Amino acid sequence: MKRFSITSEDSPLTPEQLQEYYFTINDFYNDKSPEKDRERLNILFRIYDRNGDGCITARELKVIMNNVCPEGMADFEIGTIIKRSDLNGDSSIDFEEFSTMMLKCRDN
Ligand SMILES: [Ca+2]
Ligand SMILES: [Ca+2]
Repeated sequence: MKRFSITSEDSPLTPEQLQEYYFTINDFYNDKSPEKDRERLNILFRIYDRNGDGCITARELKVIMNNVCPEGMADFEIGTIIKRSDLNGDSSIDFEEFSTMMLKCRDN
């Protein structure tokens, strides 16, 4: 039986988290600093990882995209992002994969 937990993969972002997300992503893009990148990626990863289990699933990514994109994102687009970012093939994104993906997006 699945254990009950207060935070689920589908928990929507709180207004504070949404604010922190925009604030951090803005800093991440506008102040490229190797010393601060990791800290910012950590904050972002914690926001993405809705249930706090250390990896981002398609369901969690969908929650974020529905919060930050006005038009949301289709399931197949979410699937494509996961597939591109998932380097070890476990169908979810861990912190290292997340960092690699975010830095690639920003620096290319
Ligand atoms: Ca998770
Ligand atoms: Ca993975």
